Amino acid sequence: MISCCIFDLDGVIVDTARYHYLAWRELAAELGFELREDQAEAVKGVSRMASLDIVLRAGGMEGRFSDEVKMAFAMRKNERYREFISKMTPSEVLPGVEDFLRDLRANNIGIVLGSASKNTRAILEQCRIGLWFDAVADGTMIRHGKPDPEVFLKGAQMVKKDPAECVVFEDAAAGIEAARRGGMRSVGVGKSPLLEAASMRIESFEGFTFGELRRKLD
Ligand code: B16
Ligand code: MG
Repeated sequence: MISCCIFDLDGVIVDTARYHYLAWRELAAELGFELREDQAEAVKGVSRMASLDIVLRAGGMEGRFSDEVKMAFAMRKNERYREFISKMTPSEVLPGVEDFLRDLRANNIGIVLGSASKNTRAILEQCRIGLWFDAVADGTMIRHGKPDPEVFLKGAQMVKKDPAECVVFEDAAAGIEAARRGGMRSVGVGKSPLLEAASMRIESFEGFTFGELRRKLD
C-alpha cells in the first residue's frame, strides 16, 4: 500500500543543481582552481558542509583550512546561491511535477517534501509550489544528512504515516540510500546510472501517474 509520497527538492521538483554548481565554481575560482561540472555531480543531495569538503578535495585542498575558515567559505557560497535562487520563477518547476501532485491529491495520497537544503522555504516560495505540501522536512530540522534517513522519517512522522507506506522520489544516490535505510521504497528520478538501487526509475514526471506508480510498486 502507498499512502504518502515524499519528494526531494533539488533535482526532483526544481533544478537548482545548476545554481549550486555556479556558486561552488565561483568559490573554487576564488581559491584558484577550476571546478568542473562532473566534479560537482557528487554534491547532489549532500549537506552544505559535506559539499564543501567535496569541492575542496576536487581542488586538492582538503585538510588545509580550519573549521572557522570553512564556515566562512560555505557562507560565501550560500550568499551567492541565494542570489541565484532569488531570481527563480514558477516556470522552473520541472515538467510534469504539478500534474503528478494533482493526481496524488485526487487519490488522497499524502504529499511531503524531504530536502537536505536549508534554503527549501525560499525556493518553495519563489517557485510558488509550497501549498502543495502537507508537510515540509528540510535541512533546518535535522542533525544527520542523507544517506541518513532522518529527513524522510521526520517528514513521514509530520503527517503520521508509516514509512512502509511511503515512497521517496530522489535524484541522488545518497537519497535513495536514505530511503532504503528508513524502510521506504524509492523512485529514482533522472538518467544517472547511480540511481540503480531505487525500487523503480523514471526519467521525468512527464506523463507519469499515480496509477503507474501503484502498478509498479504495490
Ligand atoms: P543548502 P536536496 C540538497 O538538496 C542539494 O542537492 C545539495 O546539492 C545541497 O548541498 C544540499 O541540498 C544543501 O543545500 O546549501 O541549500 O542547505 O537534493 O536534498 O533537495
Ligand atoms: Mg536532490
